[in-house]
Amino acid sequence: MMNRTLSENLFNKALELIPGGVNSPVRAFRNVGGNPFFTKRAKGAQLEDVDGNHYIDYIGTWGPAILGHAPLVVTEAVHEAAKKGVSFGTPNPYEITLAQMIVDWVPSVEKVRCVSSGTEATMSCIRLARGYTGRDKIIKFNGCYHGHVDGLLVAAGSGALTHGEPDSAGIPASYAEQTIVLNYNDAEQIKEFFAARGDEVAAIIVEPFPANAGLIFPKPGYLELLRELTERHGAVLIFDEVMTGFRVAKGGVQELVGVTPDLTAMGKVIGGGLPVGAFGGKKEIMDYLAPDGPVYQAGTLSGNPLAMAAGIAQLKAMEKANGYERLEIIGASLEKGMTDALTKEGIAHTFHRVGSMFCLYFGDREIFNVDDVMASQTGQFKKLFWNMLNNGVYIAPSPYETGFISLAHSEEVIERTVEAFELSIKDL
Ligand code: KE4
Repeated sequence: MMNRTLSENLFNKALELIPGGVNSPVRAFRNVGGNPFFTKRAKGAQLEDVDGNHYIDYIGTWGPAILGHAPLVVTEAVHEAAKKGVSFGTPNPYEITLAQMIVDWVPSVEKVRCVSSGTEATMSCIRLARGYTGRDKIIKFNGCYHGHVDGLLVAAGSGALTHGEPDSAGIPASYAEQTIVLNYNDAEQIKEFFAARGDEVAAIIVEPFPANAGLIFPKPGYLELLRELTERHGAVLIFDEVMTGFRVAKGGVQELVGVTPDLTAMGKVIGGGLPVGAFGGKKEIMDYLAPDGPVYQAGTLSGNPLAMAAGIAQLKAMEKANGYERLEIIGASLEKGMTDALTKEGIAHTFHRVGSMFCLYFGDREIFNVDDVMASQTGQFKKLFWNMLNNGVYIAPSPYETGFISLAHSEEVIERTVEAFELSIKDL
């Protein structure tokens, strides 16, 4: 059993100073019980905690660490940028370089603005869509998470076609009423909604591959339907690719499936681990943004030179390394190892993977939406989490999160992971 005494001591201190002891709730291990460890350093596929325990990391700081932790190309780029100053509050050349890469890589993006988080990116997309269409209603899908934006922290209401209800305190009902929550992958439901109220809809915002309820894939034709309905009714289609952008392909899900939204929210990988979000899309819509247009949006540290330098270095390294093809090979190897082990143990499972993103569901239910995910939940995940952690592998501390693989996950790392997994599922 690993000793995590120093982490426990730090967590007790953190609880006195920081709500829940964490700066972001998912880090508190509430879905798996127990207390989180504190990381002292990270390199490649490994984390080292303050007690000197080492873990193979399958979270990658929730997506950004696609090259692995502290890749030299990124740390050197940040170091070089920092020597010239850490923030200017004026335009800087890095902003143009990253903007050009995003425009070149992402099919929907003709113009892009950088911000400092994924939440800012989705929040800005929503405001921009409302300003551009002059409409108020936003459609989101049950189980999709778009950051802590007031109007998007809304769960599905009791009915199918209903006004949303806040799933956080502090959100006025008047905000939630502007958000319609539908069921992902339910084509009939959204067709009915648009037939009845399509001209009220400012935008649909969707994680094209929902990755905040595990990892869910669209039924054939579903994303194409969202594209067709929004086009027909003059609504904006927003893909929230904060997680999938630059992760599942250079151009994200929209490149993989050939469906081009009007706006895309981005983040994580494009910051190389530093705080970067971005949103972009059609020039015609983006030009509604201040200072040219009537939709205000701003940020002191937007386009920060260190963060831009980190993102540029990371994207260039992915391109140079043929990173997406390599991640597919690594991902397939991990999937085979895990699913072979589960089959050998006779444990019913569903394994969803796209490139270097994956999620293991227990049970044999097909997963098409968050209801399927909830129905597949068994006590097995919690036990798996702690078994894996004590066998030196850190998987997401929640069955509703996606796993991430990096280019630093070598064959040897994958082999060690599969060995740990085989041990960890013995007593599930
Ligand atoms: P941030 O504001 O946390 O940078 O991004 C919000 C966001 C927006 N859209 C999608 C699809 C996202 O997945 C996220 C944030 N993802 C979570 C992980 N599921 C971040 C981890 C956390 O909340 O600490």
